[in-house]
Amino acid sequence: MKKIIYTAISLLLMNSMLHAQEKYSDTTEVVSIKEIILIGSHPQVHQKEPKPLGSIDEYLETSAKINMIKRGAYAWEPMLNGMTTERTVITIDGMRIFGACTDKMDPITSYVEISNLSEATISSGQQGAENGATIGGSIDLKRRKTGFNETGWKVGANTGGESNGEQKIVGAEVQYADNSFYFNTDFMYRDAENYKAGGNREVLYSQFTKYNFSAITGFKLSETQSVEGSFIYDEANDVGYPALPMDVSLARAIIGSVKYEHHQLSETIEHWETKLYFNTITHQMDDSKRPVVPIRMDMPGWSDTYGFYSKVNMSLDKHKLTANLNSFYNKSLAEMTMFPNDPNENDMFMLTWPDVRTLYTGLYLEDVIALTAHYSLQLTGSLGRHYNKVASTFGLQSLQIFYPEMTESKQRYLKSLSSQVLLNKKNMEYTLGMGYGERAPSVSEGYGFYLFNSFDGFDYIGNPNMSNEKSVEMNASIGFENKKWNAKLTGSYFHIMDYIIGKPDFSLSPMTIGANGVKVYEQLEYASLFNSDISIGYSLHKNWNWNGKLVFSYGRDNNNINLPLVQPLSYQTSLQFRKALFSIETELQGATKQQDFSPEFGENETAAYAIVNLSASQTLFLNRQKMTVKLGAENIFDTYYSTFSDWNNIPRRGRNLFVNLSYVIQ
Ligand SMILES: [Cu+2]
Repeated sequence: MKKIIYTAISLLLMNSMLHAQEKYSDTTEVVSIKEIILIGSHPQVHQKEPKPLGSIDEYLETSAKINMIKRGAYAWEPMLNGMTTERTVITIDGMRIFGACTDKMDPITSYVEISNLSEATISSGQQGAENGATIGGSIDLKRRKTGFNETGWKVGANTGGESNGEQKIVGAEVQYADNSFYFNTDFMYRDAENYKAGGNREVLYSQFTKYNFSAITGFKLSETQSVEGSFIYDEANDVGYPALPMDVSLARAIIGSVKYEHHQLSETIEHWETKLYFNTITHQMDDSKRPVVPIRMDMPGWSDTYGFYSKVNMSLDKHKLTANLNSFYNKSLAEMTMFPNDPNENDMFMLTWPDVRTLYTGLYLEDVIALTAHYSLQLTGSLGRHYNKVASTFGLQSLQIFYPEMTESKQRYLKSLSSQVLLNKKNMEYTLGMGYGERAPSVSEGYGFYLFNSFDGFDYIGNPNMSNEKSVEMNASIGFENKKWNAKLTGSYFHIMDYIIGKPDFSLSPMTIGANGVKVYEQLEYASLFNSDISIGYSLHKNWNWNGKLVFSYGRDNNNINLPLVQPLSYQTSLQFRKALFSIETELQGATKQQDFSPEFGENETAAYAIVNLSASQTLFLNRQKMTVKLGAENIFDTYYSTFSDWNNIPRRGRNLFVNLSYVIQ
């Protein structure tokens, strides 16, 4: 176990079932199949976490359902159930945010820090449809905050260093809380040089620098009403992407929100909250640091989003009801300017995202019914209106070269339905679910204009005429837990109709010099994805714990051809010793050879690998001061390897020694 995963599913489930039996109307917890990963400064993390100051990406990667596509050392792209960010919804406390990079250099997760967050909630498939239309599921990152309690002042500092890549980490936090007011603020800085793959091979252009500042404050209006304001400023500079031909000089996000909450409106209405939010993202991508390029390019991008949601939780006899009305308006614009080496030639200018406006409004309904003490049923449904408009006339005219009949706007309706049965008896819990969901094409898929993909070497052109992608899913799980053992087996199957993928069109010529050709987005009749994982934990002794995890995935299209980025059989096992305030842990993780790859996407066979990690920690208390020291070594044997999700097979980090220090005074 590299990081602590709360496989909360069984615990949460049992807990809420117990609650349900005891005092059903008092509990606000909703029974659901969600996985929760504790992050960063969560009080339980520093004790157990092998690398508390690891990036948010490293935390998320510990989930069996998440893989990270790596284009460098920074801003990995999360894949959920084997699906990339077009097919999933990633939110921060329910807020929709969209990256501003046409090359996916800036997933939402790159604009937050572990100091901002307390946990990530991972919902698979249609279980994750609350915050927007999805196929693969959702990841909601929860902001860290003290809440209303009498903890008073607390000041903390974090610092860390890593030998490989010379990463330096400095962070600080100040918080105050009483019964009617709280205020949390934190700052984090990371700076890293190029890292080295196994065998001391330097990976050029893998450096980065990141600053993050956040503040969150809340005050009570009355015993049952409160207001909260939240703000995040994140800036990364000089970020290298060794797997891509371009780097980033600036990636900046400003994220703000105001929330109003009302508890216990009546006997049945337990909670109502409404949030207004905005965020603005600036992305400056260029190749000025690369010594040899066929043509100089500058590709900035911008994404602004304004949105709100209003959510109510009700309890009525055996029903726990949730309704969420949410809406966002996004503006995505990206440009490309090419500067020919010959000064007599004109610069070439294109809109790669032609100022696409998206307005989405959706209503989500959920009912959790406690049928008996052991059985419960969850039903969800949602309906959304999705509207796209190309606001730039120049951008529209450019796309009309390929689609002469294309109009500036398009409207579609997105529907979702799901049901899940949960059975909980003695030490066992079972779930069985089905779902149907739809999604709209992303901005790149619908309106992208000559977006170069360095993996397959094709320029991609969007297709505004595509219909909704639709998915029918089935999922099941069996869990077992007693004093010594816990085990869980989960599986999910997605049958995705009108599956969106780029296919070569050899009648078109590429814009990028040296490209293999042009691909245009189109829709396959269907594609199938299957994911399963098994995890086992065993307490050998009161101080010793063993964990193991095995993940298997499968993905094929309607002609039985491999889909890209499908994980080979992967495993992870760890042994942990903990006594009082000391802990030590060793971990083995690896994967078998990736045989089922997609040559059409530029993939080749990825070799099997295995790496070993080791970490130890000690916590010290002195009056009101607490200090945790964590030392560790990752990839101890300095193995040279890359995984199925490393873009263009860029190698991962070789041996890395790290130290993490955290100090808190309260
Ligand atoms: Cu970019």
